[in-house]
Amino acid sequence: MDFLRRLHIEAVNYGACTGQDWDEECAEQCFKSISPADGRTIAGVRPASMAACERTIAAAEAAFAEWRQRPAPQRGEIVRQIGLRLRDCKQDLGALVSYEMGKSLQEGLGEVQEMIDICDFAVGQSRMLYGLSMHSERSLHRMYEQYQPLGIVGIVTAFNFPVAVWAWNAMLAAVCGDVSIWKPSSQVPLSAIAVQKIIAGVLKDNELPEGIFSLLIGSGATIGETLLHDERLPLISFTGSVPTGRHAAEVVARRLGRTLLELSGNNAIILTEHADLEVALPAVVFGAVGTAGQRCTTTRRLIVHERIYEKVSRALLKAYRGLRIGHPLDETNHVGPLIDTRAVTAFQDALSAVKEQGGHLLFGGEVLSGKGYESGCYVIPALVEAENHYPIVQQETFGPILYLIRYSGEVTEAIALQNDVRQGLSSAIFTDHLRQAEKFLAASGSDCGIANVNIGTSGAEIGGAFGGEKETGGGRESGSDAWKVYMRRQTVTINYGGELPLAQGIRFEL
Ligand code: UN1
Repeated sequence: MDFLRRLHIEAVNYGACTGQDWDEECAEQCFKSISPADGRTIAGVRPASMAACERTIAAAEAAFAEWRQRPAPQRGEIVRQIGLRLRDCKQDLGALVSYEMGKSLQEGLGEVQEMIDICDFAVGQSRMLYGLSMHSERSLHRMYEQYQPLGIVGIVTAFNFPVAVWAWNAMLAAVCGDVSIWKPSSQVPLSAIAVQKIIAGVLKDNELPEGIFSLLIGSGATIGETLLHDERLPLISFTGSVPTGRHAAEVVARRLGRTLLELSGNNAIILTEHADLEVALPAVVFGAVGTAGQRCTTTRRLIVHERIYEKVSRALLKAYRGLRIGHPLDETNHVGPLIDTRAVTAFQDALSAVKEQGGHLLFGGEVLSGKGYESGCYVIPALVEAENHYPIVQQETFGPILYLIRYSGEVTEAIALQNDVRQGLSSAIFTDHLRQAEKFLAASGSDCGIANVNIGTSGAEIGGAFGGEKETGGGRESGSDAWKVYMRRQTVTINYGGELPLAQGIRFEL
């Protein structure tokens, strides 16, 4: 694999890195990065020891003292250079993400593009860390607010987006004057190591201190737990499952730290009787089978008006029959593998459960074997007729299962079904009927963080704030004013007169 060589990925790497230097005193025990594409071990990775973890946090703290003093647009300049370096490495890094995680090459490249886009966004943001100015109620007083750097941001990311979600957080945090410590998923450590190596060059060229961007790799929960408990980290940005996110929120809240949570989705597309199916069907199929159904924004439920239900299910069957499943680096394939065989078991278990609960499997669900499928991680995406209230439909199963749900009345009935789950990340409606679209977007409409009209649930642009409500955790990352969570807000009042008038007109005379 040429891209591994070009990214300087060796057989064994070290689990901790502050800035440029790899810590060689990491724990001896190696764990493996295994590609679900072919089942091959790509490299062994040593998890960071507790001592390495402590050194990393201390180095980050030292780096913060310096980095926060640098003017924000100059911090933006470093992020600009990172964006340029990522452009040079896009092909190789995209290929590694695809090979290590199993998403298609196009999606691997798309993920690196998402990193580049957020770099550009963050560069602009570095000149726009605006606070408001207010009119004081007291004469000869001035009042305004300013945003100051927060400190060390712990970034815990999931396997499904090995590099992009880190970039959303780290690039904004960097222009805000924060430093970050990244704990990637232990299933995709090499993608993180490659990114760290790319950044190391930029830090070195600019003679910047170690610890502005740090990486800690662990194979169990130890590193993550340490970061959650450590008071030197005022903000933990966590992407992952609801149970782990809930735990992270509890631990950090106990020390009154901040969390930014990006947890499960159970996203639905509504197809009303006025949907343009030419536009809708590719969006449904991409949303359901893209990344083999392992995005937070994957389309898991399709809520279809009964008048078009038969037509839609026939068209979907035809599309699913034509899906090519295979090696993610082969660009003729549509669907790659699941991340590991445990995910395959979860996929099969969900299908057994939905059948038991009254669902009807229309298509797919098999695990593929034989030539090209040696890893045991390839499955045929499933189409299932189901009802929204089935316990399994209420859950997020991280795999390519699309539940087809019928509705018969007004669009409000479809909206009620779509909202009737515990998660609230992404939602979509396909309709050419203005009133239906507006009902979907009204206060009584979709309760999700993302609401799309004539666009599927996945593939959000970085310019908007990304995140969701309810059990999705309420965090917002990436665009809009998501940068504010990485800063501390300070209200400033200045008295430039010679008297001391008190607020609220209170008189106090000595
Ligand atoms: C995720 O699945 O964790 O909207 C993030 C999308 C991507 C990001 C998904 N831009 O599908």
